[in-house]
Parts: sequence; structure tokens; C-alpha cells
Amino acid sequence: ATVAIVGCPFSGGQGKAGVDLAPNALVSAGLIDQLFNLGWEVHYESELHFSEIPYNPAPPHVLGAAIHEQVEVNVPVNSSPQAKKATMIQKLPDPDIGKMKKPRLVSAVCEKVSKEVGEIAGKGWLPLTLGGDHSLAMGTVSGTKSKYPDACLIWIDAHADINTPETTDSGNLHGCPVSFLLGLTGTAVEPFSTWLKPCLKPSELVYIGLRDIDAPERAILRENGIKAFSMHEVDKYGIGKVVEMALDHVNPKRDKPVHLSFDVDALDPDVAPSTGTPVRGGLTFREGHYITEAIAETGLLVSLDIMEVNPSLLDSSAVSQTIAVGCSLTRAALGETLL
Ligand code: DIR
Ligand code: MN
Ligand code: MN
Ligand code: MN
Repeated sequence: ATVAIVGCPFSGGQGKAGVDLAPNALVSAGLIDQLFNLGWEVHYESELHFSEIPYNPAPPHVLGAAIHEQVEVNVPVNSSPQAKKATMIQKLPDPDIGKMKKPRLVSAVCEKVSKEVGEIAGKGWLPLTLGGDHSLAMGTVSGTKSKYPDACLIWIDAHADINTPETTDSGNLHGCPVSFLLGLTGTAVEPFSTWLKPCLKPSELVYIGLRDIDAPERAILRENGIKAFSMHEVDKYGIGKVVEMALDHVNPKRDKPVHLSFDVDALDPDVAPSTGTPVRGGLTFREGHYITEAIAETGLLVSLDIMEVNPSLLDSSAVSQTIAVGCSLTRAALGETLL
């Protein structure tokens, strides 16, 4: 079997620099060899390049002085040699649309990711997307759905990421990808509507690990009848039962393709400290790995996202621990523990 790595060095869906360093950090930690040693054929040339993506700049009257400025991106001390090379990115003007921050950039990047993931899945390969922030899931899930229209989505996260452009408080689009995939009210907005069509039904989605949900998100989950197993249910039933119930909900006959989107902030900050929005009371190391192992065991995984590792946060020991966890979750999802 073949896995193709889609490295997405992207941080525009949230406010903290450094999450764009994760794909190179995960690869530098040996992920390719690790997957090869599990028996996978691994395709990886380089990260995707998002710096020269053309998008329609805002009209001149909104731009003011912010014309096509060159910005030097400095990468932090604890990163890999490749990442240490300062890179130049082209910063196109991208003023807020309503509350949405960097909407043109996020949209253009996700459109590119969607095509890439769709092409890989189209070859019968498994796309492994390394984020980058979780706004990228607009691209990964829509790409998966283009090849597997009946795929279900298992979303592992402390957060529901289901704000709409109207409900978002932060304006960060990494808190919104699920609402766009579902086509909720308020998501049919430019620039996203030019390429991203609703592709997911509420019944095809299940969450595990939630513990930090905004009030409007609660209402959205309730009104749409979306199934969510919060940390309360993990405590109450145990992770084994929770994963079984989650699969029973989205995949009762165990016959549908599975897209697994794993935000490492689902794990407890003691387990995965280097991430942008840590929330205490998360999944243990074993609970996180159990989820990926159980999904591997179904044989139904067709697409995997490992998101929100931020190698610029905290000290080098926290960073290497978080990167190691990202690699081990990936290996587990791709069958490490199967006999
Ligand atoms: C919050 C935090 N719900 C927001 N979201 C996320 O900004 O919409 N943090 N995804 O990781
Ligand atoms: Mn290239
Ligand atoms: Mn997330
Ligand atoms: Mn999260």
C-alpha cells in the first residue's frame, strides 16, 4: 500500500507563528523511514509551496499602503536545520472579511490542498496531511470526499472547530473548517464559495476529545444532531467503548471509508505540550493512540490529518516530545500495532 505525505507549512488559520514548521519537523524526525519500516511505500517530494499562491487581492480602496510587501519569516531556535533557513514569503494584502482573518490566503491554500489530496486519493493512495493549522481540513476533507463521497469524518480535538463566519469570536479560520464542510448557514461566502461546496452530512461526522466549545458551537452541535464524545464520555465509558460508539454512529456496518482528522491538542498538554491552543484535561497518551489503533484495525482509513503541532512553542524537550507523539500517532493509524 502507498501513502503520500502532503506537507502543509501553513499557519494562517490562527494567530501563532510556528505551526507551519511541523511538517518538516515530523519528516526530519524520521517519519518517512518509520512508515517505510511498517511496509508502506512512501511518496514525499517536498512540502507544498503556499508562498506564491495567487489570489485576488482586495480592491485597492481597502488596501491602503499594504501592497505586496516582502516579509522575512524568522524561524525559532529549536527547529531543524532546513527550517532554520529564513524564508521569504510574498505577503499579499488580505484584509478581514467580516470577522474572518486571512480569508483569501486560507481559501487559496485549502483549495490547493483539496486538489492535492483529491489527486492522491484518486490514485488509490492514502493522503497523510501534516499541518499546519486545522483550517487546512477544509482542503483535506473536501479532497477525500471528491474520491470517496460516502466517507465519514472522525474529528479528534479539544475543540469542535465548527464556528461559522458569523459565530466566530476569534475570527481564526482554524476554528471554522467543519461548518464550511457541512455548508452551515453563513458559510456560503466568498472566497470559499468559489470552490468549496458542502460535502459532509451531520450524520457522517463524529467528535472525540472535546472540552473547549464556544456557546454558539454548542447550539450548532445540538441543532444539527451532531454526535460528540467529550472528555466526560471518555471518563464515563472508557476510550474503548467511546471509539466503538463513535464508529457505530458514523459507520454502523463498518463499510464506509474513514477520514481521520487528528488535532494534537485533543491530547493532554502533558502529552502534547507544543500546540497553539492547549486545554487541560485531555486524552492520555494511550487514549490517543488507542483511537488511531482502533481505526487502523477497521481497515477503512483512507485519509489522515495530523494537525496543530507547533515546534516553536515551549522548550526543546516539549517540542521533541510533541513531534515524537505526532509520529507515533501516525504510525499507529497506519497499522504499527496490527499483527
Ligand atoms: C475557538 C478555538 N473555538 C475559536 N478554536 C480552536 O477560535 O473558534 N482552537 N480550534 O484550536
Ligand atoms: Mn514545488
Ligand atoms: Mn482543531
Ligand atoms: Mn483544537
